[in-house]
Amino acid sequence: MSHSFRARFGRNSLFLRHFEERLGITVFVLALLFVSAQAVFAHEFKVGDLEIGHPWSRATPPGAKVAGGYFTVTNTGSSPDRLLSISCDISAKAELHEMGVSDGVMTMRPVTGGLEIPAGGKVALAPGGYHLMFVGLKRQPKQGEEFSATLTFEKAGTVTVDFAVEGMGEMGGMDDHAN
Ligand SMILES: [Cu+2]
Repeated sequence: MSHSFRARFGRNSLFLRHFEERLGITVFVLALLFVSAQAVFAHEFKVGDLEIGHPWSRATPPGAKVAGGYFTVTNTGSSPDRLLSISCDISAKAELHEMGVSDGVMTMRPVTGGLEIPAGGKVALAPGGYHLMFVGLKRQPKQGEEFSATLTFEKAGTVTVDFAVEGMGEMGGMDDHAN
């Protein structure tokens, strides 16, 4: 009686030990993933007095013709600059758009004359506001990959940045590119 009990108990504690080891490895792997995700997504590019922070895009459903592009621009200089144009390989063209509410309906329109980056200021391109729009996608951006695009500023010149592609639902439900 007591002999078989001990045997069973021994097996259980062995199982528990293995379970704990596996849990430890899982936590370690998750920590590594977290660190590498930070390294990939907290990326920054510099040109002249401008810092381009974390360019990112969203994965698109099959057949989608457009994708958004988002980042921040910080101007550390003492004179304003202006984002004039964008070029890329992933789509036929890239436009600068602005979202706004017109008669209670969310609309977006191309920004004409470029986007001013004030001296000492920071402008965010984000879902629901200013954004890039990659129009005429040649392929669907996939979550986890990066694609490059070149931004041209009036004073700072051109800089090629990498857009990190995040999940389709990133930044919550504001689907500004459904058309
Ligand atoms: Cu748009």
